[in-house]
Amino acid sequence: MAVNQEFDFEKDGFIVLRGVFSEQVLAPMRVLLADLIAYADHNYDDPFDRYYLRHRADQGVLYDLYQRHPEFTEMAKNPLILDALEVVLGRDILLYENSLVYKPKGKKNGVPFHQDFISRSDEPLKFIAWMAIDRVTKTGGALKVIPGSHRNGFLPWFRVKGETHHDRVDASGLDLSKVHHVELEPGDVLIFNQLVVHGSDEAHTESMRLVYRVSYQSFDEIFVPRGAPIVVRGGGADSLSRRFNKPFVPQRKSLLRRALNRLGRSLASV
Ligand SMILES: O=C(O)CCC(=O)C(=O)O
Ligand SMILES: [Fe+2]
Repeated sequence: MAVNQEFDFEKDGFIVLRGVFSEQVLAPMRVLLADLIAYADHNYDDPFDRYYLRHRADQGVLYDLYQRHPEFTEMAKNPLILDALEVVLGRDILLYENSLVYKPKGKKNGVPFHQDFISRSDEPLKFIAWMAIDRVTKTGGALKVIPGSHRNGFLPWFRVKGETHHDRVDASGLDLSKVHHVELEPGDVLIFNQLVVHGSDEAHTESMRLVYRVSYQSFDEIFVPRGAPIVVRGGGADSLSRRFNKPFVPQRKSLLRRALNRLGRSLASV
């Protein structure tokens, strides 16, 4: 299936893929997520809290869903998303971090301008896929991005103690007239370079703006913040040899020997 692509990684720092997920995938997802949010709201026991980050229902984030619930693995490995990522990350792709981000009602839920993972700026570049499970509107918590802001690299930033989204960029030098709210239909996917300056306005709509976000990086440095690294594309022997700069000789001889052995056995049995 071909999808419509809008915007440009190089010029804008992000793209939008329209219609990646169908209602067939999204409808059961909404039911599952409503339950997971209700469970997290009650602060019930979490059997994974030794391994993964605790959910933060107060902040509208449920962490590490790929590892906890099988329904998310299919979304994170969607071939249309990975095809788009291959253009910027190459053919070996690692899942770095994943979470549900939503707008809990009645809570302070605006997100100030920032660049993702800015406190780990020495790590390989990451791209974030933002998968809309609900409709995402300008007044309902759309991501507001500054197109082209990735081209300035990491900006000066500061931390606000006691605030939920504490890492912020100094937005004083930014042209805020360029701000674009990325509106999405359910099933659309926004993919952005972590360097794109972005945030979102406070929202208290009926839908809570359910978005599954997955961060990806290349295979160059295998480090993930929690749990174990997850390869979602590539990672074959040829990729390993390229990564470690070691020549790789496929074991053709043994393949031939195995084939001859098999032939010998079948000849012996006639
Ligand atoms: O939840 C939001 O509105 C903002 C989320 C965000 O900054 C992100 O997903 O990188
Ligand atoms: Fe962000």
